[in-house]
Amino acid sequence: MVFWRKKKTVDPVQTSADASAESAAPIVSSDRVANTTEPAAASQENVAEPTRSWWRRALSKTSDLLRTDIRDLWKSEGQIVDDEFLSQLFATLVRTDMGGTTATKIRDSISEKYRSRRIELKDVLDIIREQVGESLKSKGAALNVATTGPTVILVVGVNGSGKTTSIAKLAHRLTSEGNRVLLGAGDTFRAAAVEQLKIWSTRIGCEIVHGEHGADPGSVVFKTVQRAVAESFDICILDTAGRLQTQSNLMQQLEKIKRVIEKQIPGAPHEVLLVLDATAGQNAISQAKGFSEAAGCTGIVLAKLDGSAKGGVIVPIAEQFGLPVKFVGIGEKLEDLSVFDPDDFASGLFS
Ligand SMILES: Nc1nc2c(ncn2[C@@H]2O[C@H](COP(=O)(O)OP(=O)(O)OP(=O)(O)O)[C@@H](O)[C@H]2O)c(=O)[nH]1
Ligand SMILES: [Mg+2]
Repeated sequence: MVFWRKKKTVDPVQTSADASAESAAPIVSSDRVANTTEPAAASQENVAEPTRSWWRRALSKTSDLLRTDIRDLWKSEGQIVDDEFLSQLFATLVRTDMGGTTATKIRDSISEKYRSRRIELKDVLDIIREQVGESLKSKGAALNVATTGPTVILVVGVNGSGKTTSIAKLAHRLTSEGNRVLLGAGDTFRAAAVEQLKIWSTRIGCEIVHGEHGADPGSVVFKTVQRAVAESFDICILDTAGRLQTQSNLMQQLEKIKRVIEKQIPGAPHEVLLVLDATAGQNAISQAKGFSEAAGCTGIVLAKLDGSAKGGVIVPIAEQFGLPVKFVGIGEKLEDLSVFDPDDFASGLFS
């Protein structure tokens, strides 16, 4: 089951500090499954545990690019580690969008261990894997949930990043775990947005609140949260219209939406998830900066990893903004979402 992750204690309020822990627990701990007697067995069949090979598949594009580019540095059978090799390796690493800090650490570590000596491709890949794993350590985290009442998750991001699809996948997972999930169609701007979320809700078998096209998103959010409280839903996931981090009026609208939620449930939203398109590369970094500053994001969903050769971008994002990566999306189907696991990610990236 995908939603089981490593942690030490089953604390109903999950925080990023749980990431390094050891035993398995569901992403929303069982004491929060208050309103259902039994998990939906049929849906659970779709929830597969991510394996090392799953991650290898998810990261195959990034990994292929990296391997090919690094292998190209080998001019003859053995490669001596000199200044030229180190600077070419550094440039290759930077091209994966893993960021200068991690690339520098890798280069320095190789220089320290192998300078003026012969090095094999495998040695380089081992050091990269080790260093990326180190950089991402404690950067995964379980979902924050409310101690009492509905957990409210607000989902934000630029146009087309994968917000609505990720919401559907997340709702599917949480429903499969036995939670009662309510969706809120807060994107009242794009013509087909409400219909898109309605179709997903029917497929998942969960409830939805929506307004008319062009309605005030704040009022849809208000009604959704109100219903979540009144009818004791476990989780309420709110969709929003896509916006650029530079559109200050639209970023202010997000603040207003957050205030609407907070007024009804103090301390909510419990999560503001920023959905980033993994193919966006460096642009994802400025999105993470803009959205985390303006909307107070609490975690990242990295969507479209399946189509990206720039999966390394997650390293600088997690490092620079301290935002935990909560989920990754690797396709358009309901089951194509996994909890982020830093170790498996690093192994998949360089295997
Ligand atoms: N391959 C792949 N495609 C995805 C993934 N997530 C979303 N998509 C596709 O990306 C496109 C945009 O997804 P949406 O979920 O509509 O994106 P959005 O952010 O809600 O878009 P707006 O509401 O217009 O801002 C759709 O065609 C999705 O099927 C993913 O993980 N992998
Ligand atoms: Mg959408």
